Amino acid sequence: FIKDPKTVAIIGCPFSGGQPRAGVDQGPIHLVEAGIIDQVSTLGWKTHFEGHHQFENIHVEHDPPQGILKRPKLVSAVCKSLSEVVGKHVHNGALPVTLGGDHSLAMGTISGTLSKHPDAVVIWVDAHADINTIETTPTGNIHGMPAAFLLGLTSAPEFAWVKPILKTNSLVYIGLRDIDPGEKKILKQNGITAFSMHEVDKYGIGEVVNRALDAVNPYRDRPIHLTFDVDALDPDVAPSTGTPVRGGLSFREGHYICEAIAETGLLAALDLMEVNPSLMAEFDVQKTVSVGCSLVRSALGETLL
Ligand code: HAR
Ligand code: MN
Ligand code: MN
Ligand code: MN
Repeated sequence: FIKDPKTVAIIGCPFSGGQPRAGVDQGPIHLVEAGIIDQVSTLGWKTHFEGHHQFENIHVEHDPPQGILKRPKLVSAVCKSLSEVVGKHVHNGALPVTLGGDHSLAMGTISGTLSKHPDAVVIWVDAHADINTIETTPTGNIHGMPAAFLLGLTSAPEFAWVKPILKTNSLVYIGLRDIDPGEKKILKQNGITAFSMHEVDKYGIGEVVNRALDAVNPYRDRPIHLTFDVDALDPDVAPSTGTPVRGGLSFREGHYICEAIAETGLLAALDLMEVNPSLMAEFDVQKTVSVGCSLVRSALGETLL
């Protein structure tokens, strides 16, 4: 495991098929236009940007719901292709940074990371647990389900390529506050460690991050995949996202998580998901895009001093 890869591979992933609202596919385009690539270079990384994925070879003609699952063929094909891209970069020793796009993409990014580092742990920062199964999903929107597929808690023929290689003791959540009843049961029954906003309020973010790392990475020797859904932040901080939930992480709490993970030197892959520039007024869009860029910089080692 290369602790400090010198190259960051930025993967723009303009995809919205895992949820119903248009515009989240424009997230990566706005983040790149805001200068995220130069900002990462300025931190001392070599940056490789291969453009926004167009998924040229993905042609899904007829994609009716399978039971409750919406757009299963499209989501599966895009995530599979993304897992190969992320996998290629980690195998080359680069640190992939995937800019979403909706959070169904985590099925691809995390599969890619685990293909090289089966011992990697996942830190999932989100208002939502994204752990609904086919039986529990209230919406059929696959962005609410990627963790369940990765853990092997649910499956569908279309997603047979997703290997259930993530273990329940290798996943930890921070920032949760909007969990479906079925998801609460799944978290409890599987003993998955989760720090909701209640714990953030009670212990403070510093202690929560320590406890999260202790839970999945007690010896601080396992690679970390950080998947950051921008809706973990309070809507005052990141308003332009499809499913905002009040009472979220402050600007500093969000950045602290990224800084603390950077300090471990164990970051192997990063996702920044669910930035939707078509929602809210221009001022709010700029606010969200700029906080997205600064979260990425913090995770890649930007410090305040
Ligand atoms: N739990 C709801 C569902 O499954 C909504 C969750 C999805 N929203 C997100 N994901 N942005 O983090 O449909
Ligand atoms: Mn490349
Ligand atoms: Mn999410
Ligand atoms: Mn979310």
